[in-house]
Amino acid sequence: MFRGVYREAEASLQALWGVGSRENWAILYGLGVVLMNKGKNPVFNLRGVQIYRGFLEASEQMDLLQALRNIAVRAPLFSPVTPWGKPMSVRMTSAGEYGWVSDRKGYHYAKQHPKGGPWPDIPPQALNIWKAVAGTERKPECCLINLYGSDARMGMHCDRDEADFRWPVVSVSLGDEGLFRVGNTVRGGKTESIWLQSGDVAVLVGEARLLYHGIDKIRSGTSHLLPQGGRINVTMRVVD
Ligand code: MD6
Ligand code: FE
Repeated sequence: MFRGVYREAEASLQALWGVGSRENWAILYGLGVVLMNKGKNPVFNLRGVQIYRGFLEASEQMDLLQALRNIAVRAPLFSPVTPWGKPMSVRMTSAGEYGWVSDRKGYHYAKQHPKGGPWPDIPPQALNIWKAVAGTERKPECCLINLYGSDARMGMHCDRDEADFRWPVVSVSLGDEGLFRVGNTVRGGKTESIWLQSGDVAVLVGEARLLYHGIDKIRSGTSHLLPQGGRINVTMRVVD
């Protein structure tokens, strides 16, 4: 019975494509593999940094964006100044117990917005991403939101203001693509880059936790998520 069905399917495939039966079944198998993996995200590994391409689908990106807008209403974006008095090109704000601030005193975590008052809570849309990829029961204590205009960039740096480097830093990209460069545990040396797209999630953990990294440039017009264009990056961390 099955042999008959098999023969018939084989015969009709041969008639359809006029190629040998082995090739036909190989094509069908390949198609099956592609269909089964539909919706699963490829994971890139860039020097140990795990990058989940397209982790958030369009509706989830919009949902997270709305949550971030609500944060910015209560904790307005500000332009940080480096300890050397140079304004940074990104604008930022935070959610969570701690926010990350930079002023003439240096880079540090603070429980208050520069204008005063506590930071809003980290939204569930962000916490769910952390839960899915961080691999720990610990909850993030800081959700830093960086807004890049088309000319903004982020110099090479290493995130080490946190008390314990066993915990990961989880980053989410929204909006226009950003060229993410990853180097080494010390400044300089060879680097590798990848364009982070809207919905991508990157995790710095383990050996990669203290690698230098930065954003070289933004590719304008590569996403329609933000009406004004530009890019948002959200990073979640355990602080102490
Ligand atoms: C950015 N990202 O993507 C800058 N830091 O705009 C970061 O600085 C970063 O992507 C720690 C972990 C992941 C990151
Ligand atoms: Fe960073």
